[in-house]
Amino acid sequence: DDIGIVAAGFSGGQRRLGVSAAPSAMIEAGLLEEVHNDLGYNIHHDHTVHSYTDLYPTSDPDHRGMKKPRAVSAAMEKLSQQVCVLTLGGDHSVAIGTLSGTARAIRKRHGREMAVIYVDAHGDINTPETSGSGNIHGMPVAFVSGLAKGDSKDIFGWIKDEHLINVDKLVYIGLRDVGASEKKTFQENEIKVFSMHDVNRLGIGRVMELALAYIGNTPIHLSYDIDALDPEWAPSTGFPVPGGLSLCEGVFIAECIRDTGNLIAMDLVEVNPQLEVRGAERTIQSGFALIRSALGNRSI
Ligand code: DIR
Ligand code: MN
Ligand code: MN
Ligand code: MN
Repeated sequence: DDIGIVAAGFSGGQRRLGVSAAPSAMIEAGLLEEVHNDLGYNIHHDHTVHSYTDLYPTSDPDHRGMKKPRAVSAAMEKLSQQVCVLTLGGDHSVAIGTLSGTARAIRKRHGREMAVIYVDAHGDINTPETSGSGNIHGMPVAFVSGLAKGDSKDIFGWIKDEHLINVDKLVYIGLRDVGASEKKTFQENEIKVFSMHDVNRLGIGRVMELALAYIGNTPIHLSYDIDALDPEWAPSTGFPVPGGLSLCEGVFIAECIRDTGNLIAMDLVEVNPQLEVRGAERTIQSGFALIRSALGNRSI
């Protein structure tokens, strides 16, 4: 099989440096060799870590509370056109690019709407108006679902209907740090959420049965924030939250999605090898395990 891999070392969706070093750290640790030699894919990769800083405007004042709105918008408009199977982030604002790009491609190619499985400690569904931080990595789902609207072309106005995901085909897993307005958004839009509470109550096996039954036979984009894992397994990330998924549970999620045969794209985001550096290797290895499980075959 062929696989396109984009290294999207973009950090403008939040304010901690280092998240842009994740793709090179993962590639130096042997990711491409693993995907080629062990998983057997024919890799399409431009051997470039895109930082998209060449697209940053000279002046980028806050807009509706958003930090770096034009920079993130321009970078994600570009990433949206790069459509590929595996995207290595970068902070989670890259999902504005990847989800919009995949959603559009699946509409054009197959006339279908895709499903999204969003694995994260956080909701990432703030609008500029409800965000406390102004960091756009807390807003990607709002922008790609149309719950938050862009305005001028250079501030997410490039997002058209063809780019949007359907919140009826969106499932969250792993949530444990969700703002009050995000909770309201989940309720009002009847979004399917499996929080850590649900994982602990039902077990990850039942959660995946319910999640996949809800989605049905539909192409799936998996957007995986490494902070969904417990900090024990992924300490090197910008916004760690205790009480997360074990590596075993995180891997199981990826395996179940792989086993559907419907996985069309995956993001792995928010690895920050420059934070908690003693845990960077562990965090990267956890990321490898998730990618291997999503893209690989059963080991037994
Ligand atoms: C936080 C998002 N709720 C915010 N934090 C995230 O800034 O809106 N961390 N996404 O990974
Ligand atoms: Mn590509
Ligand atoms: Mn996230
Ligand atoms: Mn997160």
